[in-house]
Amino acid sequence: MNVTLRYILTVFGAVISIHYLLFFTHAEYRQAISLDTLARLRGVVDTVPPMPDRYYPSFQNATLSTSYRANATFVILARNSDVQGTVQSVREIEDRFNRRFRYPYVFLNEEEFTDEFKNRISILTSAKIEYGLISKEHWYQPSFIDENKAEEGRNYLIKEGVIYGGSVSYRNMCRFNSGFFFRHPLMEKYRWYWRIEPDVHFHCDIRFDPFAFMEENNKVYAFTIAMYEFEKTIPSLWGHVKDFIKLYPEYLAKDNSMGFLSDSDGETYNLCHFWSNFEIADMSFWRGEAYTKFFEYLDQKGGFYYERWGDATIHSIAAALFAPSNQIQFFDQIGYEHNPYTHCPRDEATWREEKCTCDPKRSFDYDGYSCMRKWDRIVG
Ligand SMILES: Nc1nc2c(ncn2[C@@H]2O[C@H](COP(=O)(O)OP(=O)(O)OP(=O)(O)O)[C@@H](O)[C@H]2O)c(=O)[nH]1
Ligand SMILES: *[C@@H]1O[C@H](CO)[C@@H](O)[C@H](O)[C@H]1NC(C)=O
Ligand SMILES: *[C@@H]1O[C@H](CO)[C@@H](O)[C@H](O)[C@H]1NC(C)=O
Ligand SMILES: [Mg+2]
Repeated sequence: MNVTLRYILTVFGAVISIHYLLFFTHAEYRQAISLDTLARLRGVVDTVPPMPDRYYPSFQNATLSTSYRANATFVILARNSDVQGTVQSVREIEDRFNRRFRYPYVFLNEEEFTDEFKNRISILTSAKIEYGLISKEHWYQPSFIDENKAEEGRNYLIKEGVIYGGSVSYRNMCRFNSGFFFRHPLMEKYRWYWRIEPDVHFHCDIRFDPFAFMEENNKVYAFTIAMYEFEKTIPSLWGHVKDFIKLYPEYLAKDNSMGFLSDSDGETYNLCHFWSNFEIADMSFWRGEAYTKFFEYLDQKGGFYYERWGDATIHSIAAALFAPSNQIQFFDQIGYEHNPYTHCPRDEATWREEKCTCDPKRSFDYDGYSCMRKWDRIVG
């Protein structure tokens, strides 16, 4: 051993000895080097003194104000990266509605949800939560799609500056929401669903049960916002819809809402649709014969990939044509925002009593881009 090494080892031994000597004889030294203290020095405090119970006044349970619950669930499609927006949406629907009703949640994703995602969500509600993986066949571009043609379609929409024009994952999402979410094993055990997206807002208390209302009043589909679709995303859709109706006239409901979809008695599509990021609906309608045939027919045409068909137009066209108009419900009472549009209750008493945070003057209902006037004509 050379002299330098021997010197280093001696110094090292001395430091260790002093450390242990101080550690066992001096409490302040132990405290000073504890992990806690080191953490605090870095600005992290992991133990705080508990707040004494006497500062928590007792109050009536604010949860579960109902004995009846429908056969219903929330459904939230999200990516792991959507966690913050999802937390915010769930927090709002819990505060405004679900702490009184405790309807369960189903979260769906084509990738496994991470522990981080589940951990962030699970603390928000006492309702049951299930996390589901979407099967590959329900999500990815099917093999019957001609990828060259699909790529041409994407490039065209990119060139035209259409939002999500080049995105394949957006197309997967739209096709899944059109034809598959209600066939997911976790969804099969329910009849009703309320679709929620990350980053939306519920502006008013919802003290009534929309599911119970829909069930008792024989409704199949409910919306809060209606608007126009981008024509470039659906150039061939209406032609296929007309062909389908010619093939299966028996599926057309007697008192349908064709007047909402068309200003020419079905000849052309006026692009009106219900905005499907908010939906409360009866899955037996999507699972039924008419919609099953309709979706399969359209899916085979390839427009989810060759164009960029959205689930909002597909759902809306089906609901408007295959259900009578009195089975479609507009919920004025539900203040709802999905950037950039907000529906704020028109009814002043609702707005006041349900403590809405939206500005009625800025409600989308009678905006120039809204289709609400057309809907009013159907029901009015
Ligand atoms: N798991 C998963 N969820 C997705 C994917 N793309 C979109 N989603 C979800 O599908 C829903 C609709 O997607 P959004 O990106 O909100 O689409 P959008 O509402 O048309 O458009 P913006 O909200 O304006 O961006 C949301 O609930 C998203 O979290 C995806 O690739 N994987
Ligand atoms: C209040 O809610 C808690 C948790 O859900 C439950 O354990 C408790 O029994 C409830 N108390 C009353 C008075 O209902
Ligand atoms: C709820 O609805 C689903 C789908 O219609 C059905 O399979 C299930 O039996 C229903 N559950 C109850 C408790 O009624
Ligand atoms: Mg969205």
